[in-house]
Amino acid sequence: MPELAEIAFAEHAARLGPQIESALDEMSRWGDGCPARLAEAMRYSLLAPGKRVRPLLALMAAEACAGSPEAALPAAAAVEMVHAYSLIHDDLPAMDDDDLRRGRPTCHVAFGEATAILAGDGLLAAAFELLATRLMPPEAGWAGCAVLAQAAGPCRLVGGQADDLDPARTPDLPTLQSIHQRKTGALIRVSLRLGALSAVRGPVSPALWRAASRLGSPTPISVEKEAGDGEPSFSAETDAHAAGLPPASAEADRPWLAHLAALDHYGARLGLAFQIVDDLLDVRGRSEAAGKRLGKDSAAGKLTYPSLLGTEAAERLARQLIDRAIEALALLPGPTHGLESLARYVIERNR
Ligand code: GRG
Repeated sequence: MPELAEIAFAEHAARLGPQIESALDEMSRWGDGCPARLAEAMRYSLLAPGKRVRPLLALMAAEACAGSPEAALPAAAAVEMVHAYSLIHDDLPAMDDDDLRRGRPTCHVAFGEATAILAGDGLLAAAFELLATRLMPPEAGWAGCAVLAQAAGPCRLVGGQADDLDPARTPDLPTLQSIHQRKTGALIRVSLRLGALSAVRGPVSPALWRAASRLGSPTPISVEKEAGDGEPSFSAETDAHAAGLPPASAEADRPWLAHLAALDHYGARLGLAFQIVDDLLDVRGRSEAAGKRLGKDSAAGKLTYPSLLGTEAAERLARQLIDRAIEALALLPGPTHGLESLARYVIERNR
């Protein structure tokens, strides 16, 4: 029987999912100059049935900041394009060498390696064009480009992937956390930031836009503190600093800085919990449900949370992170039940 969290999340996914699917379809119709086979490969991977966690986060963050999900659609599509690119490249023989993704043959299996590499490159570039031309207000577009570039760049997604592939990395918890905060966490945090940017209205200063265009390094999450004595772990000041946001200069900026910091606190914890659950699914899940090969991480002796902490402690930590993430949502001005249901679903998911 489905868990309550799964039902609540399914309702939000059914409400927002069709808008996401039609935006992805509409925003991936490349015209003159794009070879048909390349366009087919890009759309094959982008439109494949993924969970759409990142686009949903963008839309739900816009709602939580009292904005509209419609305004966040270019952000949602852009972040899914970056995600799809990263999956195409991650599946290549030179990286994870996977033949199954989202229940289908991987892009390089279906289209050949060269086309798959180019499809990833094309999706990455297209994401920035979308933000620059369609995310409004224009300041949100440029802040969005800057922050997505950081999330996808050498200090986050690409750097996390490079360290994960490095056989000489230290096999301990801080290393694992740092890899996943960059490889998985940064795209989750930036999805929320982009959704929030689409909701910014009113007299905010250029300094706020500059601040919002920086995605800081989240402070390492202390396992002991997250599991602590029930004290809320969110602090607007510490989290704003960790998110790369300076102390508010203008009075009107203050609420926005607090909202961005609260979303970042939520996103950093959600990202880590998402990864822990991904590791647990690799050990326990069923490949048909996941739509990808499972058991590969343990077979390859990969550094994972269950291998370092044990499966029970890893599961406990993921639950604590989700509880802490949800606490921070209380500070947001709009409806947050979407973000809450998504966080609870992350724990219950089986794919
Ligand atoms: C190649 C630059 C580069 C980066 C690759 C995304 C990534 C980094 C690796 C994928 C390997 C992996 C299993 C990462 C852990 C978490 C994760 C990102 C899972 C895939 O995301 P889901 O579960 O997938 O949201 P769907 O298909 O539902 O969108």
